[in-house]
Amino acid sequence: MLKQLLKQHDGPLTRDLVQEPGTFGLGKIPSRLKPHSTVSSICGFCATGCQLKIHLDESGNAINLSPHPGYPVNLGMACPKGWQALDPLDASDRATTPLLRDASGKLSPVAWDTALDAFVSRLKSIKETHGHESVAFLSTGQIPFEEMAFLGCLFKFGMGFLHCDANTRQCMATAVTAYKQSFGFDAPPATYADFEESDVIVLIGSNLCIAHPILWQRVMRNKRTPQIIVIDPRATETAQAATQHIAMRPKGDLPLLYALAHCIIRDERTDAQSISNTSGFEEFSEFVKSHTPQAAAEATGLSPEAIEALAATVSQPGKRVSWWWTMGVNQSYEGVRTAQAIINLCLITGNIGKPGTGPSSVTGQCNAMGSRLFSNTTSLVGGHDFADPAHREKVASALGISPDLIPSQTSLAYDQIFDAIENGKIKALWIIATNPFHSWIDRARLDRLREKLDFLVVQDMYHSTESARAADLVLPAAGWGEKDGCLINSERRIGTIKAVRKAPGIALSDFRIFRLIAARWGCGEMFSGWTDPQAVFKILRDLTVDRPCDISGIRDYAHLDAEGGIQWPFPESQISNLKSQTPSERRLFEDGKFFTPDRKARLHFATPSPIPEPTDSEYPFTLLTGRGTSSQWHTLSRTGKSKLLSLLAPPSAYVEIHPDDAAALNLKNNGTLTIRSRRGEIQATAYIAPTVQRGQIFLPMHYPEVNLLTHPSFDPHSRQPNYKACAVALWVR
Ligand SMILES: Nc1nc2c(c(=O)[nH]1)N[C@H]1C(S)=C(S)[C@@H](COP(=O)(O)OP(=O)(O)OC[C@H]3O[C@@H](n4cnc5c(=O)[nH]c(N)nc54)[C@H](O)[C@@H]3O)O[C@H]1N2
Ligand SMILES: Nc1nc2c(c(=O)[nH]1)N[C@H]1C(S)=C(S)[C@@H](COP(=O)(O)OP(=O)(O)OC[C@H]3O[C@@H](n4cnc5c(=O)[nH]c(N)nc54)[C@H](O)[C@@H]3O)O[C@H]1N2
Ligand code: SF4
Ligand SMILES: [Mo]
Repeated sequence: MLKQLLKQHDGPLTRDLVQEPGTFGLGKIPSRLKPHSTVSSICGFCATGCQLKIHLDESGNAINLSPHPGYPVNLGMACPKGWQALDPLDASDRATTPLLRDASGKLSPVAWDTALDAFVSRLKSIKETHGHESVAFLSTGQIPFEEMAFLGCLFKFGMGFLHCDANTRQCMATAVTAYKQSFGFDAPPATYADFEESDVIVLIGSNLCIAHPILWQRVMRNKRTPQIIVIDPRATETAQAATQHIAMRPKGDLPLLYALAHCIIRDERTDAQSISNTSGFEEFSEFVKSHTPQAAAEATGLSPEAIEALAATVSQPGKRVSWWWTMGVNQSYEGVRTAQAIINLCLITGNIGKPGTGPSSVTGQCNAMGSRLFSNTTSLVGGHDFADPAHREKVASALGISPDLIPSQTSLAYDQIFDAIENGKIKALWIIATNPFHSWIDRARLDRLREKLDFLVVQDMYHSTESARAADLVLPAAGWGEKDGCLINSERRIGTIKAVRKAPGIALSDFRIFRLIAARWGCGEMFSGWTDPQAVFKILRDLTVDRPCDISGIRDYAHLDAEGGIQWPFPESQISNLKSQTPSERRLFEDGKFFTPDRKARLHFATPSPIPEPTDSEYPFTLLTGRGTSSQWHTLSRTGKSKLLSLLAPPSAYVEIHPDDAAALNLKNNGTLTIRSRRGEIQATAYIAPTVQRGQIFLPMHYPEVNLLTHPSFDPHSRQPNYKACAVALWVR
């Protein structure tokens, strides 16, 4: 196989396989490929946060890479995306120059000067005519937090706008809201060592093998012969590798989790000490009384006996139980209460704040956690609250600006920004490092809304994305590997990324673009100290003092590199209390104290509600969506450019369908299936396998057709889209 691949891809593949001189037995390495020096950098794809060693030539240009054996996250491992992380930089569709739509409607190359003029003059005139709520941005969890903070502060404090959100709304908003309400702060408690120290690992709505392959490797290192339970309607790669698969009905999670709490409380398998650190236990016990396993059978499709058995497994006295969830939970119309039902189980059984325990959301994008703390979109930069006058004072004084520049009002959420475009309130949109014209739920609505926008700016590495093609102005951005900054991974570990390549053409880092915009807008003075990413890192670090995410003990980037990344919190005041100067693994809530005013965790719960778009006789199938393979990233703008990664994934949309359903439709393997929802109709190649249950199909999100079908419903608390269940009809033409 390897030989075959090498034949097909002599150039780049040979280069990328030559990671460590001599290790692959590929013979003598040409001198142009011999590394001159090496730097470390965190991978820019998923939130696992693996560290890579990037090998450089004499001029500091990356020639290849290898996973870092000494980093506490990946321990020398990387998944295919990490190994091929340099490939997307060389793509021929990189945005190398700004593009502006000309009088004939064509996007034409222009100089930065012209692009900045257009940007500033259009947005200023829209602001003058329609007010400060008429311009919005949509950004990302995939750029360093120094850049994110710059964007959020520039937009709100410098340019004086209000409405902005990020693709973290599509992804982590549910977990954020759940933690904030339950713990008083957005504080994921676990550390990756917990994967290795659990007796029972429950993965709920998470396909770890595909979406976080290196975290699955951490599970495999567990020496306690753990029970690994996967709760997912699909028999995913992870479910197949687990010790037990709970193949429940889509969105049966909440009734299931309440039934588990019912059994555990009924049988007194609770932990009194842990419960004393919570509020609301009496009410919760009363609430779950009616949530018997029998009552949950219909919604979950599970037998009462199976639910009783699961309750016993996750509450075994003396056993360490850890719960991990991802998009199967977050992307639900009742995701917040579902995440909190998981949190409640951990709290009442004492599975929190100890090795091998915890309710943990596994985050998605490389800097989802950094955006949560520093983006200045939903919460005020540095883990603060826009609504709190003391927080506004503190941030204003630290940034040397007037508190009046900090709005007390919160921004509209992603879907509300689109509603505001629809009703004419928002006239211009600036999209940075995300591709909503592919990834947003019911995305055809965006194509319709495009006409309503007076000005659309897209800032991306590529000019070819669905979003860039729709823009009036494309700003060419450097990508991972072409700039410096910090990312925060799922276990709260902060690590650095490095510039190891020059950006193509006249593309600039997002950081430089924000500096240019600040100067041209006339607010450059406000950001005079924001000279480079490390200077901003220090400003942000100092802002976190006295917040739960206090990182005042981190000196600089070199400190982060020397310690193998550092998890927050890391307050200067407490460094001397830490057992070792910088322990490589730390979890939260070891003292049973939370960030709420009374230091107790709150048990939140609510009666489960019906699926927003249930199946019926016209649309009898449930459509599930999610990640397809470990070599595909989201809208494929990056991984689609790697020859090797492309070889590892189907080139066009495919659909998983159960053999009995396929037989009933007279559908052959690799045949074409037409899929229709109330929003649109698409075609996909059939992959017939009992990985999905009867009555369900699965489409990977990587193909642009998929979100033509999805149903725009949202969690009322987090406003996260309900991507994972809608009703569709199928036929073979
Ligand atoms: N290779 C690769 N890795 C990635 C990404 C990528 O694009 N490609 N993206 C990254 C990002 S941003 C994210 S957010 C993560 C996502 O990581 P995951 O959440 O693990 O991935 P998904 O496939 O979106 O969804 C997980 C599972 O939820 C299941 N599911 C659907 N409905 C339900 C339900 O009602 N209940 C339960 N319990 N499960 C349900 C689906 O069948 C699916 O197997 O992956 C990250 N890692
Ligand atoms: N049906 C369905 N839809 C889904 C999901 C699902 O499970 N099902 N999952 C949702 C989830 S969890 C997520 S996170 C979203 C992801 O959705 P998106 O964020 O839209 O997907 P990406 O392809 O990661 O888009 C990132 C864009 O940023 C560009 N880019 C990369 N690096 C940089 C940089 O440094 N600077 C700039 N300026 N640009 C850069 C890339 O070229 C790319 O165009 O999709 C969501 N959509
Ligand atoms: S698991 Fe995630 S962070 Fe690690 S190499 Fe793969 S994509 Fe990169
Ligand atoms: Mo995500």
